[in-house]
Amino acid sequence: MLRALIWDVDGTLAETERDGHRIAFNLAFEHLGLPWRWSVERYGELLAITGGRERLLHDLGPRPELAGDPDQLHRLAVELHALKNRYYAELVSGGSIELRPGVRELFDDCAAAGVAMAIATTTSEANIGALLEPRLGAQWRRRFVAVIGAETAPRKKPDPLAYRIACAALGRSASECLAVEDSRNGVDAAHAAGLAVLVTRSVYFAAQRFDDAMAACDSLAPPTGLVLHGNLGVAQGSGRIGLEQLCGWHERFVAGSAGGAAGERDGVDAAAPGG
Ligand code: XBP
Ligand code: MG
Repeated sequence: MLRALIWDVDGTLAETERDGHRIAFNLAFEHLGLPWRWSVERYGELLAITGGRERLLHDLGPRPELAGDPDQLHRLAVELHALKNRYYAELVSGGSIELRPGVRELFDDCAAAGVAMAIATTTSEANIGALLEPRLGAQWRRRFVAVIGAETAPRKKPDPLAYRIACAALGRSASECLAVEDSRNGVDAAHAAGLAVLVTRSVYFAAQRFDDAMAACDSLAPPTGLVLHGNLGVAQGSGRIGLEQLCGWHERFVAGSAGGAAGERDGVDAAAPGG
């Protein structure tokens, strides 16, 4: 039975990567008078590396001007990352990045039904607050039983640590929780912790189907109609994905996994969205 939703943040709650973190990284480069800029396309490639500091180290490490001095590289990555987070907080407090469609409604569904929520993310708890406080109010933290960020789970996705800690904090087994994710690394992290996953693809992962997930779609409430792929099959519909529907899908998915049948049902009509 579905008892808790565990949310990823970047890309899932809001499109923070392309329009938030990427821009803030470029402002940090500019701030230090460095000529480097990450294009939308290059940043998409770099998302294979989770963690902003790790991403910097990966991209800057091979540059000839930094070669042969690992201490300088490390200091620079730390300085750039701190600057990036300052710019990121300024950017998201400006309110130009909205919560993705259907997120707020699903939060409210959970509150009304007494289904607990937690966060399991690679970003810092400060960045989570910078995003959520302006959108959910000063009491935003009360919506979540646990907020697990990089400080609490230093091994980053696809490592399952953040999800394992979140389940423990919720006092629930993995089979009682559903992860909501947008990326390959996030799905792999949740699966490694034993959770079923609903994928709401973000812009950088729009072309991926995630057939191994419980279900994958473009958005919780796409204006042009819902197309679901995933382990439960393929379905089309309209409207938004609500908690009742998720509970039904989760029950079928967990029952199928236990019986070894999950993964063999592609093409079978999934519970029609909205029905
Ligand atoms: C998010 C990340 C983070 C953000 C930047 O992944 O990989 O690194 O891009 O945040 P996920 P930080 O959505 O899978 O948790 O700079 O704080 O790392
Ligand atoms: Mg994400």
